[in-house]
Amino acid sequence: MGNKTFTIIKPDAVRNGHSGKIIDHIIQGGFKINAMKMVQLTQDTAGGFYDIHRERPFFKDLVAFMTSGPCIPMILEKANAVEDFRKLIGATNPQEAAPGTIRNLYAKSIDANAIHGSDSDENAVREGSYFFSELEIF
Ligand code: IDP
Ligand code: MG
Repeated sequence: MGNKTFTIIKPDAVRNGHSGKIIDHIIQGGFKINAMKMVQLTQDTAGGFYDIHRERPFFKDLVAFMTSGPCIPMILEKANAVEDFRKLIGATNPQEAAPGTIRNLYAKSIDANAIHGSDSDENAVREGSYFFSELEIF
């Protein structure tokens, strides 16, 4: 089991003023922030990040949403990071997210669902290095 995961506070949460509360929720959940920045994704960077979903019917909307404003990618550290972070954020559809999870508290819909969390150790590494160089990781 790995001790790193990768997250993005998505544009809806940044726009709605929830990023501070979400960062605090993550820290209170026992995660250490190893890297963080605010970025505006482009069609290419958002499309590349979600390349595995390219053939899905919602891909075009997903890219439009992820480029709709700045977002905050972060690399996080904790024992059992990937699994524990998926628990902290809750189900993809906020209507199904457990009470007290980040998506339950701050997300409105399945597309604008406030936050990303890597689904495997392998993807956590791939996604982290998609956004951060070695010099930006503490
Ligand atoms: P995850 O973010 O919980 O891992 P994925 O299935 O990997 O969920 O989907 C990636 C992102 O694509 C979701 O977080 C959500 O923003 C969007 N998405 C997933 N399924 C749908 C859908 O059915 N309609 C619209 N957007 C979706
Ligand atoms: Mg996913």
